Amino acid sequence: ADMLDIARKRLETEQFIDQGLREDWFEAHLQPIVALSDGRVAGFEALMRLHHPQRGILPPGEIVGIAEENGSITRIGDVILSKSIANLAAISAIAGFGETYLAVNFSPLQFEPALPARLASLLMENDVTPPRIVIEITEAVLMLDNPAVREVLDALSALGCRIALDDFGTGYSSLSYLNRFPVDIVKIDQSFTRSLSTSEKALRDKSRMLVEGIRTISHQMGCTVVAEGIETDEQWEILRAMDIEFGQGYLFSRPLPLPALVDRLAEFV
Ligand code: G
Ligand code: G
Ligand code: MN
Ligand code: NA
Repeated sequence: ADMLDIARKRLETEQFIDQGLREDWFEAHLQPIVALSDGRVAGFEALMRLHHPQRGILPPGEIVGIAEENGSITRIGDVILSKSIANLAAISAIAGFGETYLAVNFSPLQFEPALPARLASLLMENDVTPPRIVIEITEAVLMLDNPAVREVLDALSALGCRIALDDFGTGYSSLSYLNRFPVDIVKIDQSFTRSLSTSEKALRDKSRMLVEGIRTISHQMGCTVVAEGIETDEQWEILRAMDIEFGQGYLFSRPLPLPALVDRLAEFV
């Protein structure tokens, strides 16, 4: 595509974001996170989707990228936060799912001073306790090394929410962040999960050593571990044998809108 096409596409996406905020097109889809020991659902990750009434679901990675660049991610993030908490409250009413948790992705711009109070009031309105909320951040948040961001993180942690470090192992200095921030959960990036079961033996062996290393360090730091991108029974089995506590991926379920998720959950109990 030439530069004009790219610019046109981008403008269109920005218009869809604006219109989506005005006309309520944003949805919080949820993907189950399961205990690898027995496949029971422990929680859900909220993944934002922009549902265009004619075109269907627009590619989420592109939306997030553009929303981070033009600042609309703060408004989108608030919509996703309130909708995903309402979804968790609805799921909590189903027998066996009353204790499940919700993990929400946050971009650096979303760590505004008002966030902890906003979250506290959403939790109260929906009768959800703070430990059932996991704040998913990537190194992009921590790399800022911004005292204001740090204050918000500490306030969320003091409120009782848990902090997960997403895409672990793919960034610049993941290990030092475990030391310097109040991290409770480490999420092993899906690229590691994929290479655990590759047919290429050398890569497979090295990936297993890396994942075992990440697990050991995480556990020693008092964190629980979630493996992402589990697509096959073989990957599940390998990760379970490594004592990784939790996992998510298409093997268990894709991210789903609430009605489809409720149907899917019937197969888990
Ligand atoms: O959901 P996948 O379906 O394609 O998501 C693409 C990327 O967008 C992932 O890196 C994911 O972490 C990020 N993402 C998904 N939902 C949200 C959200 O609600 N807020 C932010 N900040 N990022 C999100
Ligand atoms: O960056 P983050 O880890 O938040 O992004 C999660 C992304 O991974 C989302 O885009 C989600 O839709 C996607 N995802 C979830 N499970 C799987 C899986 O099993 N395989 C693949 N390829 N992607 C997955
Ligand atoms: Mn995530
Ligand atoms: Na991730």
